[in-house]
Amino acid sequence: MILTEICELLDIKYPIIQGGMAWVATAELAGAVSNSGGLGIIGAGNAPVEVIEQEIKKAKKLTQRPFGVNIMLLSPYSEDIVELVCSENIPVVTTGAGNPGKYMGKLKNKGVKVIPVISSVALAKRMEKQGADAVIAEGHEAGGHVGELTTFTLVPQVVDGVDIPVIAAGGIGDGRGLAAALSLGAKGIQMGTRFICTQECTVHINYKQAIMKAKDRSSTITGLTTGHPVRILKNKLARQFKKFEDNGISIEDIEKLGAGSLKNAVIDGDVDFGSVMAGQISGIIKDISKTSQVIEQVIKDAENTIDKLKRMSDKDE
Ligand code: TUI
Repeated sequence: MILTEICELLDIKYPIIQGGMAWVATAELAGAVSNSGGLGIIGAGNAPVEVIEQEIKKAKKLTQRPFGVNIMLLSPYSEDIVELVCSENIPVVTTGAGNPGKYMGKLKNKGVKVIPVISSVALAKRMEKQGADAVIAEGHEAGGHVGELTTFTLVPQVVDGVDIPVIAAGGIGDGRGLAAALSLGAKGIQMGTRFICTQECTVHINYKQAIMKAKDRSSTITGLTTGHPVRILKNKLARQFKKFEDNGISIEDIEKLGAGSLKNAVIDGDVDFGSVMAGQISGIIKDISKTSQVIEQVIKDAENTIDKLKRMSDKDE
């Protein structure tokens, strides 16, 4: 049994949160994760408020369990999404790609639990001061928009730097990852890439297959020169990005290349010229399982790993 204060805070059975991936984290996936004992999250991404309102309504039909919404702070609609989650009585919000400070007061006043994704100790401390209920410390291994530090170095430093619970993210795809995260002092994990390869995830089959084909070195970072570093699987688009960046093409033109490319991959299945955002853990993902099986397996394997470690240290006595 792996029970932590995150389970109590979020009213969930297992300390597993699903990443709020733009275009990918729909009501279907969020509902399946919440029904399986984790916390499902609808990823608002750059979508307008009407689209997310529909997703929330759909998720409310799919599950009686709590689920959250991820607010991607580079979106022009983030303020509208904040209003929406307040009026829909969403219990938890995660945020990404920025500092949610200006929305914290409003969300907290409405009783919404706020869990920002952070990639540095300084931002974690600032978030704690502003009233965050927990933080998700996401390392460089993650898919999509990434920070500099690896999960292995970021998590223990954030754990030492704040008193609120820390959830580890980036590079976690199985029970060994959960056990490792708990060893580093985290109280739970967030997984994104692993949940893409589930039956309930609605992304195009080509996207799931690209992840299943990926090996340890199949991803790369684009956008290092634009200030928005994003991890995607290597493909023709990634090569084009690199060419542009190596040749000093303007930031506007590089960003134009990225515009709409995530949707092209997720919805149309264009895995050559689309952005296939996925983490470095893709190499261990070899099947498309039911979401409930993924979660049960992660918990079982984490428990076995912890038992094995216990036996290892007992021998020394
Ligand atoms: O947000 C993510 N991952 C994402 S967002 C996204 S949508 C997008 N598409 C194209 C270009 C850019 C974004 C795809 N993947 N993960 C959570 C995360 N947040 N990782 C790092 C951060 C972060 C970065 C800077 C959080 C806060 C932050 O603050 C800067 C500041 O203002 O202090």
